[in-house]
Amino acid sequence: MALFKPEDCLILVVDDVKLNLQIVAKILDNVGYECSFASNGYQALKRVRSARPDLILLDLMMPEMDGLEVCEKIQANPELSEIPIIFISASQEQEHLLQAFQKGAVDYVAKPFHSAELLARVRMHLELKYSRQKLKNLLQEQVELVKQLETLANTDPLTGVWNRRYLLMIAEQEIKRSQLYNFSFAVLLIDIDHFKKINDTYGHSIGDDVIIFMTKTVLYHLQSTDCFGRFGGEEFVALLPETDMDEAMIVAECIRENIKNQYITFEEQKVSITISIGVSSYRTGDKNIDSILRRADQALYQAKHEGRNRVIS
Ligand code: GH3
Ligand code: MG
Ligand code: MG
Ligand code: MG
Repeated sequence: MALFKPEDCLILVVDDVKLNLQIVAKILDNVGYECSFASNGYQALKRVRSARPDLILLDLMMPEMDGLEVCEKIQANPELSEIPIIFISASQEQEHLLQAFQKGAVDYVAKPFHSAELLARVRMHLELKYSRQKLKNLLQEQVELVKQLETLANTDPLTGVWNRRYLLMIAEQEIKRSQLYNFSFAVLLIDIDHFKKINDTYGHSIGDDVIIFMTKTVLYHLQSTDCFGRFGGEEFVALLPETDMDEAMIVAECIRENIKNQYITFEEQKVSITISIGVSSYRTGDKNIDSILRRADQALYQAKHEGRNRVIS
């Protein structure tokens, strides 16, 4: 399939001699290209900015601002520098040809030229431009896809919060920060009380709704720098960087209280839950997240043992 149709391509022709413009216009028009014209450098720059042509045929020798200067100015603008510029010049000087390429031209056609040669060069550079564009789009799509896959690999499908894999990765990073800079760092291990009963009484689907409601409530109490995710089943973890034990206890208590005071409605019944939270924080000597999580787990176990609906550190 062709990369482009001539009628979709706008070519800007720049020349100070009207007859030259007419000759080139006729050649391009025969093939179906759209054309725009400029008879001096200033006009050319104005057209390039407003019409964003697909390609520019640029006369080298023009009074006031010559083609080389026009080319340089276009190349200096990152939004325009992708537009291919072909010089058309009667100059036989090797120096001019070299300068044209140095300024960023993609090609150089010497006057007088055969129309077939001009068209072949125009076509080739448009094909190159469009294939570059296609490649760029493909790469962009790949980048988007990788981002989506990354998100999928790191999030819990039911709640949209981070999953265990991601939580553990962030936790390890936080530990390293604490070890390096002696920052405080706290962990909340949150578990819904008697959740099995919710499932048994209202069904698994309401159980799912309860889990979603719980995650939303917890997220409401956390800061954007905290990391919250599902550790497994109805057990969740919040990582609180630069937070000490006292601060973490206050956050945990707020969450527990708030969950207790809310409910979701199912068939006109109010379904409410309580949660238990085990809190631990970084201690000098903690080598990795395991020991911190173990202390949070022990605290959670104690909270359950002492009757649930409580925060223990
Ligand atoms: P405890 O207060 O000691 O934590 O009691 P519990 O009933 O909450 O604890 P237990 O670990 O015995 O039960 C957890 C239940 O959570 C069992 C499991 O079926 C349910 N569960 C785990 N994941 C999901 C889920 O994604 N959706 C639903 N609806 N239930 C889940
Ligand atoms: Mg001229
Ligand atoms: Mg539970
Ligand atoms: Mg559990």
